[in-house]
Amino acid sequence: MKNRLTELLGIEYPVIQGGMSWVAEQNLASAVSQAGGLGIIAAGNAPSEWVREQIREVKRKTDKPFGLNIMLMNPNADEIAKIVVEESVPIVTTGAGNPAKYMDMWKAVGVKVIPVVASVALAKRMERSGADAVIAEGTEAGGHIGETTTMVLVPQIADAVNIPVIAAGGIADGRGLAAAFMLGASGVQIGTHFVVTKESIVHQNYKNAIIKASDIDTKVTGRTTGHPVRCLRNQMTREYLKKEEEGATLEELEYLTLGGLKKAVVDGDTTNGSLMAGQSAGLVKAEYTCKEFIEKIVGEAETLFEGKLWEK
Ligand code: TUI
Repeated sequence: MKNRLTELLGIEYPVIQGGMSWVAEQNLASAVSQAGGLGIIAAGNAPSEWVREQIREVKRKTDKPFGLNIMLMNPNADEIAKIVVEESVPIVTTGAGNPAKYMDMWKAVGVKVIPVVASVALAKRMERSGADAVIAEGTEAGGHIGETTTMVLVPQIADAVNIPVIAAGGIADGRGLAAAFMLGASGVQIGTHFVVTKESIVHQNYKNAIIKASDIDTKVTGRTTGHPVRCLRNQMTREYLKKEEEGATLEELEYLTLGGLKKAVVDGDTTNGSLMAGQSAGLVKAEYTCKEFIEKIVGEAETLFEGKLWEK
């Protein structure tokens, strides 16, 4: 599985953990990196000093490469962008926006920059701005999403750019990993299945809800507000979608999701929380350690590459 992406990042397996707010903290990130993937700390909306501490903790736990995800809608993004340089973070992934304004500052100190994109146009712009790779994230993903499916987005972005492409959205096993390579990707980013790992600090109720979920159990709220977010369906998504249909104001809608991710991750509130998850939740059946999970999917994909068909 060594290729130009593993080479670029200095990792063993081309498996990157998603930068999930509240979920992707130092325990998860260090476990993924230590297992040979790329662990990511998500800055989310957290205070800068928390982010700095998380980076230092990952460095204490592993000497392998790791990354920091910056959610560009975060009002704190400028400050987090500087922490990347101050703390010598080797790799940055970005989401929910265009990181072009930070690119010179990061490239000057050799940070590898990997923006998440949901369109061909942004992928091309990012390559021109100096991105080292892009994550092509399909609408199957959890959280804040674009409109195009992984199946059609990945090959179009692979055709449009010369930097490595990482496929994301809908991938949770070795079939997905193998398929990503077939579509022209050099690796995958996985979120949902990493929520349900032994090292993940997520409340057991949230993990159980993902394990129990079937193929049709995610819903997208906020399509009308311009901020589509995919979550497991629950009372919050039902109320949100009903209010959205009734033409509720942005304030009324935002009230429903206020602190929703913390409710889900920390309190285990599966009724009112925002249980962000991708459509791959239907493929998640059990809790593994990060090492078990990465080795499982890599083994499955290698079996498929040997020309053997998938067997139950
Ligand atoms: O960013 C994500 N997923 C996220 S961010 C997030 S934080 C949140 N917390 C609570 C409520 C709502 C959100 C949860 N999930 N994925 C990466 C991603 N980026 N997906 C889509 C995009 C994207 C969308 C538009 C990237 C760029 C873009 O436009 C940029 C431009 O300027 O053209």
